[in-house]
Amino acid sequence: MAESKRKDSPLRRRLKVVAALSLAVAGALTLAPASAQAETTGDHCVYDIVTEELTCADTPEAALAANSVGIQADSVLVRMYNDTNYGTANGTHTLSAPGSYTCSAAYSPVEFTITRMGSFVNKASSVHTYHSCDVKLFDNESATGTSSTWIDNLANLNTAAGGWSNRASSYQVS
Ligand SMILES: [Ca+2]
Ligand SMILES: [Ca+2]
Repeated sequence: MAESKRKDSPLRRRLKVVAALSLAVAGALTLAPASAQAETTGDHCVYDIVTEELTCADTPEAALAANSVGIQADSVLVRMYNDTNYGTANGTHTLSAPGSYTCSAAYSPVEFTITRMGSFVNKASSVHTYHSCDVKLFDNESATGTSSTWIDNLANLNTAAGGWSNRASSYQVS
C-alpha cells in the first residue's frame, strides 16, 4: 500500500520544482495589486463617482482616507447613516467626488445616479448633504420604483413623505 506511489525520476522532480516556482511567481504577481487595493470590508463605505468603486473601512474617516489615493482632497457630497440623527455607530454610506465639487442649484438635470450601495441597501435612516447637493431616494435599484422628494438634510428619513427609513436601494444627486 505505502509503496504503491511511483517514484519520480530526477527530470520529473525538476519539472515539479519549476512548476512550483512558476506558481509562486504568479501568486506574487496577482497578490501585489490586491494588497495595494483599499480595504473593502467595514460598515463605513465611500462611493467614488470617478472610480465607481465602494471603499469600506471601520470609520467614515478611514474609508475616505482609503479612497483618496491622490494628493487632491475629495469632496463629500452626501452621507447616509444607518442610524437616525446622523449616528455613525451602525454604518454609513458616503458619496465622494474628487476636488472641490459643488452641485448645481437646479434639480434638473440630475448630476449623479448612484446604484452601488453595497450592503447599505435598505439601511439609510438619516442623511446629510454638502456642497449644495440634495438627494432623491429610490425604492429599487438603478433609480427605479417609488422615489422620495429631494432631501437636503434629514435626521429621520421616516419623517420624509412616504416614510423613507431603511428603504433606499439607489439614489440621485443634484
Ligand atoms: Ca437604518
Ligand atoms: Ca429598497
